[in-house]
Amino acid sequence: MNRTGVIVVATLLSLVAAISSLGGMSYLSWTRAQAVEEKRLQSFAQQALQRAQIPFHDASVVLHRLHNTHAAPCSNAHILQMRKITINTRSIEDVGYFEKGVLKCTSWQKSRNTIIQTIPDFITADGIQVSQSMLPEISGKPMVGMFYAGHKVLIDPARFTDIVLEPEIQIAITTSDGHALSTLHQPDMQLVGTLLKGTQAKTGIDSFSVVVRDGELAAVVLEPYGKIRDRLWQEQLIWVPFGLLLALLFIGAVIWISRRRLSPLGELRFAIERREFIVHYQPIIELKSGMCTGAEALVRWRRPDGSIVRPDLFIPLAEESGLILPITDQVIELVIEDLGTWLTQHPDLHIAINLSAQDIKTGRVLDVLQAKLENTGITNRQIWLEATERGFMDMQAARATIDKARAQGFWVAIDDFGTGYSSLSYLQKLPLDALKIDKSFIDTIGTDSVSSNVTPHIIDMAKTLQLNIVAEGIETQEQADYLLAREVEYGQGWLYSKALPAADFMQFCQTRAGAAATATPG
Ligand code: G
Ligand code: G
Ligand code: MN
Repeated sequence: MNRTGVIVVATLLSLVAAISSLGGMSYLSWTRAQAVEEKRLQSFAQQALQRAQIPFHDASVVLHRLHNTHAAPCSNAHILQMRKITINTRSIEDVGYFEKGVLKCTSWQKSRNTIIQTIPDFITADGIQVSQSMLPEISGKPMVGMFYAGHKVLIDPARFTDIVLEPEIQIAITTSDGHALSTLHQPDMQLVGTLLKGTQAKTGIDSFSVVVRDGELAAVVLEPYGKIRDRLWQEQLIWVPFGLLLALLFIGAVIWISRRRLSPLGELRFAIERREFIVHYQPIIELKSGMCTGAEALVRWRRPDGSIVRPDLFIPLAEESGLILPITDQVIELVIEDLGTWLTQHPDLHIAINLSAQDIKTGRVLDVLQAKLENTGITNRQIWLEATERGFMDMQAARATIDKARAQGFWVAIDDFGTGYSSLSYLQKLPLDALKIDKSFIDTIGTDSVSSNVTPHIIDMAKTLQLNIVAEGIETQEQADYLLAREVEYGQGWLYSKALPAADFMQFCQTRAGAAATATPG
């Protein structure tokens, strides 16, 4: 992902985080408010049902007791019994006795007028006929009538809803199959009916509702949404700041991560994770024959947008941060991937790999190399290791690493020779195989600068120490001729080739071998 990509994704993520945190918290507070309200209404409903069971139960007991009475119908004893019941049973207002559908007597007296029994609205499971709303002669107040085997009791419907409720909350007590017995605060009975039928129709358009059933009875409690909305706001006051905080946290995290990601170090770390490195190969030429003897592996960072970053731009940062170690590992892997087969087919050719100061200091790279070369068919002497002076600061560690490398069969070369402060002293103290003369000295060949006098001395010194010499940055034939005359073994530079992709490099070597063979007979 490139920079713009990261910024776009980070912005989107922030937006999503903000919206989902706020939305989530809003939703949470809404569902919480609903849950709290539902519980509250449920407790009202349960309370109401408990109270409603009392008159219902009383009526049933009384009616059965009266059915089993031995007093003669409408005798004084019978009327007295009915009167006692009326007085002693709180929920029963009056008791009457019917014969052939006509009222004969009540708990007060024998009936004088002809009162016809009302047709019941429904019959309960144990056979009691219930009239939901009848107007008895004496009081004129609507009553619930319950009739069984000749006797009828009258119950004030208020007894079924004998609880105290906030005025906004409406309740209906019905039989389980939907016949209303009593209501409080005028609920919409059509809505109550729907709610009782479909258990799913929990929520009306503008009312919050709860249905509770208990045996023969059911309670429906309604509350207008306007009321619960207040509670919702209260909940949101608590939760939305949390959502805001969460959103800020998320956004902060996204910014933190993307800043890390967008920092040069973050980008490099990602590049390693995504293996964005490739290796180009600059041919190394045997000056005497003009033949290709191998190459120096030079790492490049190929960005996702296809651009190539040169190592001078990221190697210093990688060395500073320790990220150079995994980069070295990837370079080793890439060399094996690119040229493994080719190197096994050409056992006399080599590849030079640049090691960082940390690679030299830790020596870890040698184990990595050994493990990765295992079973590839590449021999260790085909691998040259280049190290600059910076790797030799810790002399003891450098010595140990170089000794070990050479014991394993790798070649070790000192790179950029002549550019540091103590090149000479290192040369004396370290067991090296080769010396790479820095380009700056090659540049002076054929000029009359001061350092042009130094170049031959470097060459002589290397010869004295029996080191192989690689001349870097050869750009002209004149330079090549000069070096050849002084028996410098190897050369590298634009005169021959720039660093090439693996396939081009192999092609180069192939042609070079043919050309060299014909160009230098004998
Ligand atoms: O050819 P180029 O400009 O890419 O080389 C620049 C410098 O980067 C080289 O002189 C070399 O020191 C360094 N370099 C190139 N490849 C590697 C590598 O794989 N590891 C290390 N440590 N340095 C490298
Ligand atoms: O690891 P080292 O510092 O030796 O890497 C060699 C560096 O020199 C690389 O950056 C490479 O591109 C560069 N280079 C190699 N040959 C030539 C050359 O002939 N001329 C110039 N100007 N640069 C070269
Ligand atoms: Mn090098």
